Amino acid sequence: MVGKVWKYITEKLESEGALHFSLLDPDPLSTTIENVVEIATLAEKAGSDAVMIGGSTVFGVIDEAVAKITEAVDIPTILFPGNITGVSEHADAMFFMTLLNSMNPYWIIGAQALAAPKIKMTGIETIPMAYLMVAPGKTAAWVGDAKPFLRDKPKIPAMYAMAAELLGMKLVYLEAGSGAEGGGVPSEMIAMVSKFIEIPVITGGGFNDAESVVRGVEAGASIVVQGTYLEKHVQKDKGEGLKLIVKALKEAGAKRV
Ligand code: 1GP
Repeated sequence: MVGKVWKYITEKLESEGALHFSLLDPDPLSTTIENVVEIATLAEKAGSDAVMIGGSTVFGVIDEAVAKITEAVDIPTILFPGNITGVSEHADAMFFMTLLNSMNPYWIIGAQALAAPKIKMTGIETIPMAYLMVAPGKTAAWVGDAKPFLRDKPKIPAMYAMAAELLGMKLVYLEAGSGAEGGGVPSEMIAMVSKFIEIPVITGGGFNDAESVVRGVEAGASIVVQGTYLEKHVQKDKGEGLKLIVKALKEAGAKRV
């Protein structure tokens, strides 16, 4: 059965061409639950289409944060788990992801198997997603034992993306790593990957302004994720900057409808 959140994503993509997702990492060492709830609320007001919740390093139980964010916003909350600790029944859905260019089978299928019973029992909607790590990859690449794709070699991730599609994944995530320098995943790579698959490409890691976000959409990404930008700016300017970024993304998306 097609889940509600997947239906929301596909229908919105069809009518708007591109979506903006806001990533929140409720890590108690660097933020508070009140902060992430406020950022989520401001992101929704600015027009972001969904909230993703997760991170590579886990210093606490995410349950309470997920429950409070889900209660505070109407847009879907989607888990973006960095490990088996990232599962919570309080989200609307979860990306059931596999880090295909990891060198360690734990991150390809081990963690997924360990988390599967809890996921099945909670009945949370799952969206199968190939997670592809692009250089520099940052913390996620280190934790995930990845061999990140070289930024100037787009054919290799294109092959992985095609394999992911053939395996039945619903999304391919091109990830440069949270806080990556260089304006996100290179356009040539997004374009090459998008050219060879029918399923939507989602990308994130270093998209810190409207220009890079628009560039990602114009290259072929259906969904652009921002995390660091939100942490740094959304509370300070009450989401005004994000509103402009989402507007620019939607204008670029409209050209693809
Ligand atoms: C990280 O792709 C996301 O998983 C978001 O990256 O924090 O650089 O926006 P940023």
